[in-house]
Amino acid sequence: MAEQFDVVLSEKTYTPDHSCKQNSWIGDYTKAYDAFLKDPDAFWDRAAKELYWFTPYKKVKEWNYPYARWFIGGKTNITYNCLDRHVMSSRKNKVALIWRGEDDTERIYTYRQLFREVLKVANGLKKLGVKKGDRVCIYMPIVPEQIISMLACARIGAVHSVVFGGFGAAALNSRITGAGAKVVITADATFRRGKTIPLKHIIEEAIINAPTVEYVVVLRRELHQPVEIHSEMEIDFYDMIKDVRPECEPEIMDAEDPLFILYTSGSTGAPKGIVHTCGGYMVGAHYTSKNVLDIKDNDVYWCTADPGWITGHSYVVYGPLSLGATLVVTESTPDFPDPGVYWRMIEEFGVTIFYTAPTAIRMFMKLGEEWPDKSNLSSLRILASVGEPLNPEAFEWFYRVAGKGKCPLIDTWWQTETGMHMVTTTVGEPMMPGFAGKPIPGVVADVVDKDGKPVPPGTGGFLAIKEPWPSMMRSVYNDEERYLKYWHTIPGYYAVGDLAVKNKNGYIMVLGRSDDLIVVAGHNIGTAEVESALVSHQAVAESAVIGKPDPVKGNIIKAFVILRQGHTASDRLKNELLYHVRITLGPIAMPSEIDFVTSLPRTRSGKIMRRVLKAKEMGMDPGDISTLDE
Ligand code: 6R9
Repeated sequence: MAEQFDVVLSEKTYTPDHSCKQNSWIGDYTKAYDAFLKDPDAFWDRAAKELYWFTPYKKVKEWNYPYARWFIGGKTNITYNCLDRHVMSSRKNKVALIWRGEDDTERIYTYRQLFREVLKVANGLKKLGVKKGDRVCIYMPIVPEQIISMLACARIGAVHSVVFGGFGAAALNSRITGAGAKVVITADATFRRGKTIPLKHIIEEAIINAPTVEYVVVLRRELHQPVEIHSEMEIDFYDMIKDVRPECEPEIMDAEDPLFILYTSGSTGAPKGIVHTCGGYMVGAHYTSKNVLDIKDNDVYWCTADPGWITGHSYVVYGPLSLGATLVVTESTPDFPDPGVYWRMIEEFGVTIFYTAPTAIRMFMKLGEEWPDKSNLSSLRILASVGEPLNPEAFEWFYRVAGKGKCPLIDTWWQTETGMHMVTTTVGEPMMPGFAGKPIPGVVADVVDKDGKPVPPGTGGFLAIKEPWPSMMRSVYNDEERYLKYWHTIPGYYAVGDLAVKNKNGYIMVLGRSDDLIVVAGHNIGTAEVESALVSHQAVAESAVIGKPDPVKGNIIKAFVILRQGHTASDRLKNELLYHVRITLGPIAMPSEIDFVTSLPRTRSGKIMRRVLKAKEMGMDPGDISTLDE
């Protein structure tokens, strides 16, 4: 990867109205950042003190490069901060969660109701023998029970590992066995674009070779034709909580006890189980929900992410609930039954903060302004984006059409591994389309070369983080080596794997991955996972997968395939391979293009040079190919 390249940067700036900054939690960015720099530990101490601890911590952090511990000796439970605190206050009957199904069904939970449900499910899991430290896999569509299950695990100290409902059986199996889950919570079906998509058979297949699984809890939504429950191992979700009481003391968790594992695609090998803790993660999610998203008590907050991704963990579930916010959550897609559905929801619910992804914004753009223009969007006060670079065109459109030029638009850069926002333009600061912004107060980040030397403005380099932060991952589950790799790639830094460039004001523009991850519609897909799915088909000898820029999805997946002897290229076979990837990894990992080839570019040591394929595909110079084997 060439790490020195110059980028021509636009200086276009939007300056929000004065009142935005005045009324925001964060206030003046520079002041807040200086306060952090002056005394980082005191800064995080103040943030942590906004949350409740059963036993106060003795020390803010211990940093033994590259291992950090935060809030040493502190005891807490994140559900106490997300639920009990509110139920004991005037927020008791405040709406916590408004859920909207695709067919317009609504379910609304006040904090008190959500609390009761969580405690019941917590007791249900206890009945199944789940204890502190046990892993529970949650593989569900976006329904209230998905969020309730996460909180129920946290209540009893079980470590949840949520797997996005769009993954197929093989992807699910590797995540279940990777985490050694004792219980899997799932549902019979998800409803999407007017169709019922069955899920239970995927679980059945996924647990065949998963010896740690003792129970499968099945939420049955298809009441007309309920799926059969195989009572040897399965139990109906609501049967599990039929006779339990809504009382369950929170498990006393050490700040450094694990809260969850979340699998994210790696550039090589199997997906990585990123481990987050009870204390530091809680503080990071809470601090940023407040100071970056600026959530206030009277906001109606809607983050469109699936709770099965990190954005859902931090900014659907834990952060906003820790603030006692009212959340909007929906299972529906933005273009069904028509492209006006999300805009109507904003008007109907009076959404004030709308947090979504560039891929959705670009889709909205393509569908046309007439759809948002049909709804009254005047309740909106803040827009936000996450998942991949928000290109200037998409910024302009979202800012103008949804925000009417009045709402700060915050492009938040962060990762599963960071647990919380890291780089953004905080509310009220001047916004520069294309630039995420600056490191938030609490974070030290820069654009550096491979030796860790900051590069001058306008020159591309690696985005890297210097100091520890509370919600940093503590480990990669059962894979020490891969944890160390993050810290040993660029001396002195946590290497995030993204290329970036800074302008003279210190604003950072994230350009994309520097490794073999492909960000498709905001979701990380590892080339390795797709390649191994393709190779597991009997007709495929070898494959290489690249990301190819796409105006809507950011990237699409393109696969190059070498066939085994005796197999001939055909459209039929192409479809079979696509189907095979769909079944093993799920629809999100399906290539949009497959080319049959007879050879692949390789280094002399045999590594496939994906960047050569990519350059060729895009009509670009492949750069240094001295290691290419002829
Ligand atoms: C939160 C999340 C992380 C990767 C990250 C980067 C890309 C996320 C971005 C962004 C540019 C932004 N990414 N937000 N790139 N601008 N605002 O997405 O976590 O799924 O782990 O992905 O996504 O490449 O390294 P995760």
